[in-house]
Amino acid sequence: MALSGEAPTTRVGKVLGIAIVVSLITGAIAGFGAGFLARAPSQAPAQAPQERDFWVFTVVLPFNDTPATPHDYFAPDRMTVNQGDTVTIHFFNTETEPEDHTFTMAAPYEMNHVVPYNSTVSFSFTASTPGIFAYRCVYHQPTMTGWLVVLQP
Ligand SMILES: [Cu+2]
Repeated sequence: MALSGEAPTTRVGKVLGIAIVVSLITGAIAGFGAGFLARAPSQAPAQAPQERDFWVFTVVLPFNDTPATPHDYFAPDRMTVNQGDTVTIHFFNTETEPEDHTFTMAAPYEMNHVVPYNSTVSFSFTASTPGIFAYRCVYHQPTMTGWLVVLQP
């Protein structure tokens, strides 16, 4: 009493074949979805190293610093880069009277650039070590301090 005249075993074979195909497609979709969900939040593409330029200025607050309290600071006093970036800093001493400032960092970014008044010094380095590092003017502590933030990719 087959409906289409086929033998019952042929129909069972067709149903089984369709079930296998459907389960393969369902499994593939589920696997793709699981892979997408597993990778989406955590694997942002790594940032390629960039060239970064910063213009840093000396700023004088409007009060007299004699005898004890310095009135100078860096603008900006925070620079954020990615590990591996090449950082170029153009440091302007904006003083109009003879007063030196320095751009000084301890290890691992060891440097000490002394900049006379009314002049500019440019220098570059590779941000190879991640972390937060102070840059200071050795003459005007504690006010003249800034922070280099090197982010890990
Ligand atoms: Cu200074």
